[in-house]
Amino acid sequence: RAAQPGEQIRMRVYADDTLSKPERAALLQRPIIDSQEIMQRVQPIVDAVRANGDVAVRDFTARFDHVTLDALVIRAPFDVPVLPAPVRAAIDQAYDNIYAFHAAQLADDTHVETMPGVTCSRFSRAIERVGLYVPGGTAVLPSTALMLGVPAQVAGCREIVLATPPRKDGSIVPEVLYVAHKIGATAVIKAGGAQAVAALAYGTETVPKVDKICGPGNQYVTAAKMLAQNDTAAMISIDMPAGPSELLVIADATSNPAYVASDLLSQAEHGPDSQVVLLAVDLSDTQLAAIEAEVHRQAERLPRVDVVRHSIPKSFCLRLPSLSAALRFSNAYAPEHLILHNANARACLSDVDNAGSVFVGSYSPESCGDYASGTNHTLPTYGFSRMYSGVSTATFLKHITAQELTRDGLANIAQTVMTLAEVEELEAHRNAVAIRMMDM
Ligand code: HSO
Ligand code: ZN
Repeated sequence: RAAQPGEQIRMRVYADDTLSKPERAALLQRPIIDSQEIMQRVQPIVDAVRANGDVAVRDFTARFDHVTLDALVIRAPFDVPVLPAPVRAAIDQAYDNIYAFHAAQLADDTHVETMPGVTCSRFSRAIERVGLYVPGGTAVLPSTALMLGVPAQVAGCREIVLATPPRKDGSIVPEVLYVAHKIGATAVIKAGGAQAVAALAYGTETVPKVDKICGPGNQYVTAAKMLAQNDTAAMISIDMPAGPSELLVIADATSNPAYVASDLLSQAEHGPDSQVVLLAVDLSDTQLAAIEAEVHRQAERLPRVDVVRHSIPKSFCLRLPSLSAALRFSNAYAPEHLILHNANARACLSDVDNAGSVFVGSYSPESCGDYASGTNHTLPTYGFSRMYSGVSTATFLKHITAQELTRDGLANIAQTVMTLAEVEELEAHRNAVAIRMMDM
């Protein structure tokens, strides 16, 4: 239940030693999403865009975004908007940091001589055409344009198509357009939601078709990505499934209550469904009360206090006796963001098994990673950090392997291959080696 104005904005509090197994399991769960129902609502949108192209995209944009558009697509070179100098400098600094971190991820090619004369190699190539989805909705998100665009640029994608919902006057947010220019986007599509994803997946008269679609979005955007991915007619891949944004904070007696509260709120303000979790390690009642008081005090001063009134009461604090118990819980929860506010935070990194991105120590707020330090903020939510990584340069690459055998190399490996071909009863395979061996 949401907190009412005037009411204390507080998280539910649980104690680890009194939790039953099912209660603990319930805390590890994310809110259940009825994906069947959402898919059923999104499929007709995807079908309409596939069948009717631009007309359908324009119709949905009029219906959902209340904007009537002439042209859906702006192509590079863009009219680069003039931004206030401090905003431009901030975007430029963020761009440089994100660029540096993602350029370092361009791994060197691999060359291994597995047997004398048998050389295997691996090299990467950019995915040629990529679609980057930058959500609109309640916030303006040039940072997401950076987080998707910089790695695509670093990877060397030839066509970078950015899609984002237009503003009420039909224009694109100037900060997003500036980023589109910096990252070398080839086109910007004025569309959001499932209709934008479908347009990128299938292409329309004016929207270029892409090979991979990346970026966060609401349930409809995610559903459209999944539907397109499952349709061989679209032939696309996606970055990862996505759910509401989330944060887990580990705090102990050394943590600064005001800092802890500020981090919890920075994530809670994203949306009413944002999940924040506080793991309180061996905190006294007074210490916990200090954090709770800070959460309420800071929340009441936020312009988005109404969002926080929904998200904070849905979130929870779990009191645990030890740091190792907290890390166990965190690994089981597999958060999108993990902030280590506890003492000796750096030493804990080796015990982190599941998390999208980790913020180490009290001077590393999530906001820095959200905007400018260099790491990517497009991260696996909903527990998917168990098996997915966040967006990185590799998201925009594929890897190709190659091999070259010398005459001696073939002789060295021949018997092994022929024996395995016999086991599999694939005589043509065996013969492809045998025919060459006969000539030696
Ligand atoms: N915390 C968000 C990213 C973001 N924050 C964008 C501010 N702007 C991703 O979970
Ligand atoms: Zn954020």
